[in-house]
Amino acid sequence: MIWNEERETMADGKKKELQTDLLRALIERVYEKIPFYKKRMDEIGVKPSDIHSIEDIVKLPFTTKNDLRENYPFGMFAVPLSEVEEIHTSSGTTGKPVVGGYTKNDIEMWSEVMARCMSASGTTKDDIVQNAYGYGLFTGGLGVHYGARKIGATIIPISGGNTKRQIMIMQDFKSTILTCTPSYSLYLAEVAEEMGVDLKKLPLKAGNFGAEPWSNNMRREIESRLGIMALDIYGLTEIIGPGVGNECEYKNGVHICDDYFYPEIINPETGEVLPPGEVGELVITTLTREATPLLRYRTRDITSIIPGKCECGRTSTRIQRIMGRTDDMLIIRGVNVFPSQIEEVLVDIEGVEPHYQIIVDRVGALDVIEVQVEMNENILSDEIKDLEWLENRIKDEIESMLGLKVGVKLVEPKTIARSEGKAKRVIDKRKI
Ligand code: DLL
Repeated sequence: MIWNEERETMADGKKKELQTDLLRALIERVYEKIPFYKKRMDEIGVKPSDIHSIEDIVKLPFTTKNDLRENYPFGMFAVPLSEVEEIHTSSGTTGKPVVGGYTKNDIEMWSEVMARCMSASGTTKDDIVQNAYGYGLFTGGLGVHYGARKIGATIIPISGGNTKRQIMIMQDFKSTILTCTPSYSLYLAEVAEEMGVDLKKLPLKAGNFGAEPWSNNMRREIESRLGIMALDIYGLTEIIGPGVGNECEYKNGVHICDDYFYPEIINPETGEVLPPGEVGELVITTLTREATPLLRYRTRDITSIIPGKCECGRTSTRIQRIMGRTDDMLIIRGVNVFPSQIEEVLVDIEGVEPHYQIIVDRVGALDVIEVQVEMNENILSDEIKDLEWLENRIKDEIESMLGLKVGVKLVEPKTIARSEGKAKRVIDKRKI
C-alpha cells in the first residue's frame, strides 16, 4: 500500500527539482548554524552559492562518525536545545554514542517516513502493531510508534524482551503486525514452539524487520515459521532512526525515502561516487532535518543502488539489502567476509538452526575463523559420523561461497545466546 501517492510516485524531473530546492536551503542552514560545516566548507572553498542543483552535491564534504564523536554531544545541532523535542542515541557499545536531535518538524517527518515504511508492509488503521523494538534511547521503539500512530493503527508498545509474555499478548490481543529485529523474530518463533503455540494460526500477517543485516534465506525462514510476510526496514540514528527506507511487497530492494534522505554510493577507499549497480558505501544527506542535519554522511553500510523502477509504482531510489558494514567486514587471509554471507549458507542447510556465531582468532600469524552453529533437536541423536558429515558439508559450502577454509563446530540446541535486539554475530578474539 502506498501511503503518500504524490511523494512516493513523483516523476524523476519533479523529484530532482524538489531535491535541489531542499539541498540549497539545507546548505544555507548548515553553513550559517553549524560552525563545523562552515569550517569544512571554507577549507575546501565551497560556498552555499556554489550549489545550483542536486548534482552539485559532489562538491560538498563528507561527514563521518568520527566527526560526530568529536562534536559530542550537541556540537552538530543546528538549533538551540529549546527547539529540540527529543534526543536519541545509537546503541554503540564502544566509546561515546552518536546523538540525534529532533525538532517538532523532525518528529513529524519521522512519522511520515515511518508511515510510508509500515504501509509498504500492509499496515492500515485496522491493524494491531506489536512493537517489540526497544523503547528508549534506541530509535526502533519510538520510530515505529510514531509511524503506527500516524497511520492510526492500534499500537502495543511492548518493547523488546520478556518473550513468553510477547507470545501471550500476541495471542490474546490478536496482533496483526510484528516489528522487531529479524533475529528476535526467530527467537519468538522458537519460544512459541516450546510453548506449543503455532504462530502460523494466529492473525499475524506481516512485519518490518531491521536494525541488523539479514539474508533472503533468513526471510524465508521467518516467513515460514511465523506464517507472515517479512519485509526489510532500514535506518540509522544519525539520519533519523528506522524509516530511511523499506521494502515493498515485491521484495526487490529497499525503497529509500529520497525526498528526505538523498542517497549516494561511493568507493569507500577513494570517495568517488559509483554508478547504479556498483557496490560501495552508502552515503546519505538529510535534506530537511532541522536539529541534526548531515551532509553526505558516510553510513559504513555496504550496498548498491538498483537500476530501473520497481513494479509497485514507487519511483524512489532502491538499494539492495545491506550486505554488512565496512567495519564488520572481516578480512581473513585477504578474503573479505561478511557475516551475512555465512548466514546465507547456514539457513539453507537441513539440520541446523539460524543461530550462529563467528569466532575470529589468530593462530601464529594466521587469522582463522570458526563458525559455531546450533544443530536442531532432530539431529541431536544422530551418530557422531553423521554430525561430522554435516560439519564437513557446511565447511564445503562456505568454502565454495567465500573461497576460504573455515572451521565449523556444531553446538547443542539453544546454547548460542539469544538477543532481544541486535544479534551479536562476531566474536573477535584477536583484539583481546
Ligand atoms: O538500528 C535503526 C533501526 C531501528 C532500523 C529499527 C531498522 C529498524 P542504529 O542503532 O543507529 O539504528 O543502527 C544503525 O544498523 O547503520 C546498519 O548497519 C544497521 N541496520 C539498520 N537497519 C538495517 C537493515 C537502527 N535493515 C545501523 N539491514 C545501520 C541491515 C541494518 N543493517
